[in-house]
Amino acid sequence: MAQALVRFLAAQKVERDGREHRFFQGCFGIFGHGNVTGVGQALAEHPGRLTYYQARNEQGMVHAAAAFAKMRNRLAAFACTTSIGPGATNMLTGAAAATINRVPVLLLPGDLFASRRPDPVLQQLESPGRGELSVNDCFQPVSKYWDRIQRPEQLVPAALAAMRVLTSQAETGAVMLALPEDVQTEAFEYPAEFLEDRVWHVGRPLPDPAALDRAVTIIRTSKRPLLIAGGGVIYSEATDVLRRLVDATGIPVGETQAGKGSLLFDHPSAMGGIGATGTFAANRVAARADLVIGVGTRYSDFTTASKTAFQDAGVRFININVAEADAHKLGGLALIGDARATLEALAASLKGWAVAPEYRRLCMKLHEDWDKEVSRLYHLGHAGLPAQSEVLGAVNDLSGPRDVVVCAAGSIPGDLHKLWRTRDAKGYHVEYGYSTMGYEIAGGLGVKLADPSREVYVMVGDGSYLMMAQELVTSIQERLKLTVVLVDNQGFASIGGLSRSKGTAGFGTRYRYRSDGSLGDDSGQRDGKSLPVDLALNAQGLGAHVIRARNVEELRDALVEAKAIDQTVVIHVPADRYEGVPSYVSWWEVPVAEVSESGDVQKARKEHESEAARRRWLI
Ligand SMILES: Cc1ncc(C[n+]2csc(CCOP(=O)(O)OP(=O)(O)O)c2C)c(N)n1
Ligand SMILES: [Mg+2]
Repeated sequence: MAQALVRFLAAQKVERDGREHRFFQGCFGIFGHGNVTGVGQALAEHPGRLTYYQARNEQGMVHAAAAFAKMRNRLAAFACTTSIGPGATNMLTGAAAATINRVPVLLLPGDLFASRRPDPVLQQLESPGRGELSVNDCFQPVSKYWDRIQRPEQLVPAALAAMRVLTSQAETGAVMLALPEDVQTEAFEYPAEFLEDRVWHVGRPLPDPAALDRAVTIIRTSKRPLLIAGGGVIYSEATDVLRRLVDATGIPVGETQAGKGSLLFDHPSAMGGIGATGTFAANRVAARADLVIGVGTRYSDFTTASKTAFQDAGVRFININVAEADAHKLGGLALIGDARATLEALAASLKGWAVAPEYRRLCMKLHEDWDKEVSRLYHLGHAGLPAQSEVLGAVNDLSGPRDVVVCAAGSIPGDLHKLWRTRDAKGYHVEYGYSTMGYEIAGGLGVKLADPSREVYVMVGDGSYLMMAQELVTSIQERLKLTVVLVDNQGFASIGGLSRSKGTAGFGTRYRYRSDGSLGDDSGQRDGKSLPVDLALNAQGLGAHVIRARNVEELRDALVEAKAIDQTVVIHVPADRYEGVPSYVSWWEVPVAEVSESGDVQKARKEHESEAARRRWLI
């Protein structure tokens, strides 16, 4: 059965806009008794069929696979094979992240013997009341399609269903085919047509014409429209038509994390990031907008500033999305369709219409003011340890326009959302749907695999690094060069700042000895006994070329030096954990205790209530 599965995967193709190519570009894997003699044997017998990549951690390989698919605009993917038990469950976080971000990944864990003869097999979690349960059932809520192949012939409908979901622009995410280890090795006479080349056509569906007409009328009567570009703009390769529409109409654009890069940073209508980690340009426009056109966005709380971003009493929403559930959000007019095709249709119907010149001028002024703010933060001249914004500025300055910055969790994603000057639609890769600590290096590997012609800059905090740095080894083994900028601020600066702002003094967020009598307190003092941990040495031990930078000048030198090195480089740079980038006219709802003995918490609760009063239903 596993041999047929590998043959089937190798024969799947995808076509969009007349361009056809293989869907599966390879298979990541870590072997154990649950897959080594099944899928492992099948991969080994015909190594040319599906290239095998050895990974270090199953979570890491799912992140790498997801990053690969994201970089390829979801038109190509990887499979991931694991053993049963811990090898399988290690993929859970990666699966959830892929599904949240709507990127295709095929998960192929081993599963318990279908025969149940050796029960309990090594690593079997027994459920006395449920004979058919295994740990792989944990994946059901995080998978867009889930199946267990109990008999070899079940592979036929299951594999086809898996492909339909993986290639669906509306439904894609993690797909699991759990493979009982004995069934993997069983023989079956599969029909020849199952193994033949098969092309999955990815279309560009258009919304209902009546809905389009309604949208055009609403847009033409709007005074202060704003377009929010989400990941769907980039996946659908709609950035050119978006720019043409914006040039013609003057509608300003705010970008979500996944949509950053939809309109390049220097376009006069680019308001930059929107929402909780947005710019003052985007957030001021949002606050007064009478129409919001959301394109390929799922309107997360970061985008809507926890439903406080839009304050105009009569604000309306038009949502362009391939996924029906997203198109109907915020009580919007649903335009269910492909982003590029729908924007083209809108652009044609809006010919001759534009926003008032004063509105266009106002937005251009905001754009210019924001760019000055970025320059200010890039060149703070902060005394002592570098400020994180200066670190970002150096990486932005010294990376090429086509290079890719990769990040996921901590304080860096929010700062990147505000400050990164994106010069290419695929130049910004931040996983902020699940904001998974540990995604960064593994994700960088997937990006590099997807496009080796670009330099990949992984920006990772010390906390994320400590969660998962292992795929550095894979990058070295596969000669996939990454430039990792490891920003060391001695702990969880983002959560420390959040905690302080909510009256809990940064409890438990800084690395320090317990014996100094102030466990985990991080209320702003720069002293404190740090731990004898050397992450640069750690990276060196994993085989990376390491450069230590103590300040911004040394960081700039290191970035220049790194370009000439053809293997993975880790640049270790310390940063001031208290010198953050401000938030700009925005809010993110994080609950605060309603009762507390602490005056700081009581004060934070009052602030919370006054901000929460600005929340809107938007239904
Ligand atoms: C797997 C996981 N666990 C916990 C969190 C919650 N969390 C978000 S940011 C953060 C701290 C990140 O620390 P670091 O990477 O050093 O970045 P910094 O905040 O210092 O910028 C934590 C614990 C998360 N996002 N992911
Ligand atoms: Mg940190």
